[in-house]
Amino acid sequence: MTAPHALLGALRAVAGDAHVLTDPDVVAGQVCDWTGRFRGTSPAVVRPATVDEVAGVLRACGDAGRAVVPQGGNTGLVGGSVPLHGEIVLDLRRLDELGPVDARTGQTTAQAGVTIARLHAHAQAAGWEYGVDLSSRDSATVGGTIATNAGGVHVLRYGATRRQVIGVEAVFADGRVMRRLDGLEKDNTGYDLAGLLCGSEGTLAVVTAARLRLVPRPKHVVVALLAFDDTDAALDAVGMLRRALDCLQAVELFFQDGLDLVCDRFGLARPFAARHHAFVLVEAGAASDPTAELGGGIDAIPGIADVAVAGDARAARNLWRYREAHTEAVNLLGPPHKLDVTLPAAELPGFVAEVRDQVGAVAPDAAVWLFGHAADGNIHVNVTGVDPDDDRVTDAVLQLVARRHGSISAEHGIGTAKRQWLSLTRSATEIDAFRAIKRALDPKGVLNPHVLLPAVNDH
Ligand code: 2HG
Ligand code: ZN
Repeated sequence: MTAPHALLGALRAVAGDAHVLTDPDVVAGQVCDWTGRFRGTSPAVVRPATVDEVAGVLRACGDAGRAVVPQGGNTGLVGGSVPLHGEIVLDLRRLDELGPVDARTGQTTAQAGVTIARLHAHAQAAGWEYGVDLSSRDSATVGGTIATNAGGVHVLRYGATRRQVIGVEAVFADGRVMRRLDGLEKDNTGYDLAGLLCGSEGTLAVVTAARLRLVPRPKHVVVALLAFDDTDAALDAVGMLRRALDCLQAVELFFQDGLDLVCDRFGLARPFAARHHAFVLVEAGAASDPTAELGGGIDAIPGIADVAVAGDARAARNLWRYREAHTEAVNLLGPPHKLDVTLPAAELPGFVAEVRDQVGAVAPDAAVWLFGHAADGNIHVNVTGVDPDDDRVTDAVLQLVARRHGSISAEHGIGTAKRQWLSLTRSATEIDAFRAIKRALDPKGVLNPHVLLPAVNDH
């Protein structure tokens, strides 16, 4: 391995002195994650401004035998974008150019460091919309959301990030660049490398830009919050709404304990006078006002205990806050266990009923917070009041998921946090194929070598 000062010199030659940060105080926010659970150290955070500089950084690190952790907004929740093994941090936020929106195709090109909030504003200004939205929109970046195949609140309508990506520009570990930004909707010429990079968690190449598909902007958006006194009634309602309404774009789930936590922590008024068990937040969007259609759909639901419909955009934002503030509110209790799982629809009610007992059996003092994207079968299981590194909690939840034929990551990815459990829902044959792909594209193990794949002795 090259001496660190020689590598720093090489990185400075590539990105410029001002963009190789080594002061621990300056890089403090980039070597740990947002929740405070994952803390690493790094000899340097490098901030290239061009694809050629990204290539130069990867070549220098490869030559020096030093691994790299690519990083965008660092909003990931599974320790996949922090240098837990002393890696160089490759900060991509200076690649922040946005191309024009093509009026004929509704496509645009965004560099990796563009935030999702900026991409939304850009699309909206041209009369379009970007199909992925998530609560970390102000910091999460195009590159990071591609690397993790981020889902968010509109998967029901538009799919996760992979579905929005037409092509990418990316740098392989040896510094070679692949560029497919021409916006060809149809291009059936072999392996879908852009699709492969979606969800690859920075292990196969560094995405530097993407050609993205935009969707027509729904001019009218209506939001309602429905209250239920049991989980089954809430999930039945989700199915009924999906069948009845083609303008549904989000159906989110949370529970009374989470609502109490959010209201108490942020001083919010309770949406309903009485207490209930489960809540379903529904968002409908269409070219003409969908209020009557949504109202008709809601009226047909049996077992609904109460309803609040937002009359304007401000009220809609307030209803969303009850759901979106869960992450922040839970974190105020201390770094949580974050488990992001998906279950087949038939297993979801049983999982919700059982998961607290499973956690309680290994951590009697723990609190379990459940919320998520109901239409996708995606539940976020957050556990507080217990050491976030106590693997028994993670094991109890993920084993339950596996027994119920779910997946141990719905949208956050595997990162470092879940790698030792990957074999619960991926077969040995699949993991061998993953390793073969990794070896072929990154033989020296430069790119995020400690995420996604289980350490060899774990598998
Ligand atoms: C959400 O849906 C995010 O709000 C974060 O995916 C989930 O905090 C979490 O566990
Ligand atoms: Zn989520």
